[in-house]
Amino acid sequence: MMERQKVWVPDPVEGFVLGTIHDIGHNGEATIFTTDSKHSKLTYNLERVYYAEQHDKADVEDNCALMYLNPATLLSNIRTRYKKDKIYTFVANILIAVNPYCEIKDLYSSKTIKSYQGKSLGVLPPHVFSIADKSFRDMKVMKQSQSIIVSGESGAGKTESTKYLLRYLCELWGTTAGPIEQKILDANPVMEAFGNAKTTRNNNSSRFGKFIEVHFDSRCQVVGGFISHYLLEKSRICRQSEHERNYHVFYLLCAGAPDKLREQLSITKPDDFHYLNSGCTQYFTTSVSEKKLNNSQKSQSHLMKGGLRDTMLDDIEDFTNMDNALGRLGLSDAERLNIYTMVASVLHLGNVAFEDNPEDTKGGCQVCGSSEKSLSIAAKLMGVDPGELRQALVSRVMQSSRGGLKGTVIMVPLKVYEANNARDALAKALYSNLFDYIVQRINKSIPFKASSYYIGVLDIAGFEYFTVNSFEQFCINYCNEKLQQFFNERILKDEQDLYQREALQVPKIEFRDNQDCIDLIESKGTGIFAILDEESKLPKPSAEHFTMEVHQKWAGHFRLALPRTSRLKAHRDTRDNEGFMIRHFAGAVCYRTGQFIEKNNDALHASLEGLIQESRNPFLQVLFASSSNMSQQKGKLTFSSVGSKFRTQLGELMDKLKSTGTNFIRCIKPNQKMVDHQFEGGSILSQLECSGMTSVMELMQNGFPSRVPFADLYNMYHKYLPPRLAKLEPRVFCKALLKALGMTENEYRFGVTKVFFRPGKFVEFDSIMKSDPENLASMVAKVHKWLL
Ligand code: AD9
Ligand code: MG
Repeated sequence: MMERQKVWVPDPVEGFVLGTIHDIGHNGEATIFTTDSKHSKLTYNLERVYYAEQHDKADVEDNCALMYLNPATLLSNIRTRYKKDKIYTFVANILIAVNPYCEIKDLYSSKTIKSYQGKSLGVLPPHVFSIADKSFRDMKVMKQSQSIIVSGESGAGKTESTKYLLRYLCELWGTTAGPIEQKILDANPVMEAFGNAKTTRNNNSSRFGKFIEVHFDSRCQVVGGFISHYLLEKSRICRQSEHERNYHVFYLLCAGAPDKLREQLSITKPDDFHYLNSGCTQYFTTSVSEKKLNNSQKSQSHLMKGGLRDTMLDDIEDFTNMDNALGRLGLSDAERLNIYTMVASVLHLGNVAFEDNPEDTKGGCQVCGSSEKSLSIAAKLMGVDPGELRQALVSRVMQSSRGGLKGTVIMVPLKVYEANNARDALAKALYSNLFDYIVQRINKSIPFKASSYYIGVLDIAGFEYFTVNSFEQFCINYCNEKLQQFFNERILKDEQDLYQREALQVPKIEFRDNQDCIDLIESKGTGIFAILDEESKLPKPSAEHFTMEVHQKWAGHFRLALPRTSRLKAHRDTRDNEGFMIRHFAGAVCYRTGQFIEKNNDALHASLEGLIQESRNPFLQVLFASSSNMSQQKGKLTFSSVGSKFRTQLGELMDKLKSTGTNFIRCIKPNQKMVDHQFEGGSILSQLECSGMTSVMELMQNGFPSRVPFADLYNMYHKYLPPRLAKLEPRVFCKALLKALGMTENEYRFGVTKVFFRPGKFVEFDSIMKSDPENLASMVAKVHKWLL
């Protein structure tokens, strides 16, 4: 680097700020003056600063067109574009999408959908539609299923992007969706009602992952769909953090259900329900829906006071949307009533409280007098006898093996906290089985008999790192390790393989393989999941023992360490402060293991299982029949834990992804306030790092990111040259052209089928070609003579 050179220097808030090098010491320390209004004087080692583009105000649609490919120019290009409401940017075939948090005119109109039809990447500005269309064309041409992996942190816009992708695929060429397509689109409002919730990071946060397949026949017409779902967050059903809500459907029922249905299910307002009043009890309303309220609704002051505003969410209207979507999916009135009855059962069950039973000398408990009514409503809705429900909640059935009386059933009274846990376990099982059922039911309504290929869209939470991390974060970060490995394989390895195939001599890029981290988590017998399952089988499983086993089995492993105790101390509670730290590809995360065992098990105790079997509600029977925790293995019933189920599901997903052509969309959350037109550079840079985009930049900078097949180059430019020259064979034509332009071997390389350009060189070449074709023609003629 030289003095006066424009460079980007690291900045904790902006990510990078521009500066010019004033002087360079012999140890590589440079004095830099920033070019912002502050003109700060900074000292940085040259290794930590990056070259800046000459014209830093200009933006490019494909980042690879820049002269300098590094994290700073990537961030700067995205920032410049975002300020002009251009939220999409390509990095070669990868699409970066920044959440605008506002409506951008015509960005997703039917006219726009139509305009992207059949256009190669790069012909029109970057868009989710470019990726949808590329997948569709690749499927058609290569006769291979495709997948689109949408990733990013909470609130980055994954679900919205997924919806636009599906709309594109289902409304191909901007036509209205046909009946099957409509069903695929209708799955969304239903899944969001049951699986999304307001969190502090996103008012409409998906609390589960999904892979939606749109199936096509051999003529590439939509013939069906299939949805797989992953890891619904169960803890939310019983408890929410401050300012967060439970799943939307509960509020939709309270605010939007017709009076008759609310009466039938004894549904009142969120404040009345224990499972809804630990976090935020407010509704989402818009002024439009408020106007539609009738007087009786208006008189319920909770509907009007301080409602939450979000232009896309409205609990009153969303009930109707969800209910209509269920209807279009083919669910009868009776089926829908069954579903709402289960949702209401969860709420009433949550209101059953327990107190010490003074008559029980062994510390047993009883249902509080004030919650008798809730108990009887819950029992009625679930089709069980109130006395049996009470019994199943306050005691546990055990088989005695004492005195040779094996098989004798005894009832063990539960303490208050144990009964609370039993009630919560039942509510969670009810709700999560209901969620499974709904997804199955949707799948049943969009079968795909004649499928030849599919395009699958994956919308799953990105890498998570909170102040306190538990089993949920452990599972999601494990999933992201697998997806990151897949990304590395596809992007980085494919790139190197291409150079090799084309016989280009390019230095090998080292990327940190994360197989060791995946092994730590999933290895058979010794991985953390396996150790956890083993712990559950012990007579007295304990978090301490489990944690100790992990540290012992993997002592000295680079990826594992003891947690940073200072971090844990700040959040110490009385029950646990133990855990481990894992060095993930995206950073180190400390996990608290206190609840790993119970979250991994989530089995109902026997008396509750028995209660459900006795139920007179056939729908409840169906819910529990199809989703048992027990699985048949070699004729033996074995318990299958949450972790092992997820591992299997993820394995299947990875197999699918590996067998398809893949496209990646990296969603970016521009700011933590969830507002439009605010670009927080520092946090965006760290999102780009976590998604592997900065490694891609390194790969591209050291390689030849623009590549054009000889034939394409010939087709693009032969019209600028005299017919005599246009007759040349494409490869010779390209050679003559580049020689004529005086481009050197450092700027481009010839492969077997393509010309490869160094960063920025193709754009330069293209502009010379188009600006001075006449002069060029004579030069090419000369070079051609010389070539002969
Ligand atoms: V989470 O991991 O499920 O918590 P997502 O799915 O990444 O998260 P989501 O798609 O739900 O985020 O987007 C969050 C909010 O940003 C939406 O509710 C919209 O209000 C806003 N958003 C996202 N994408 C767009 C867009 N393309 N145009 C306008 C958008 N608004
Ligand atoms: Mg989402």
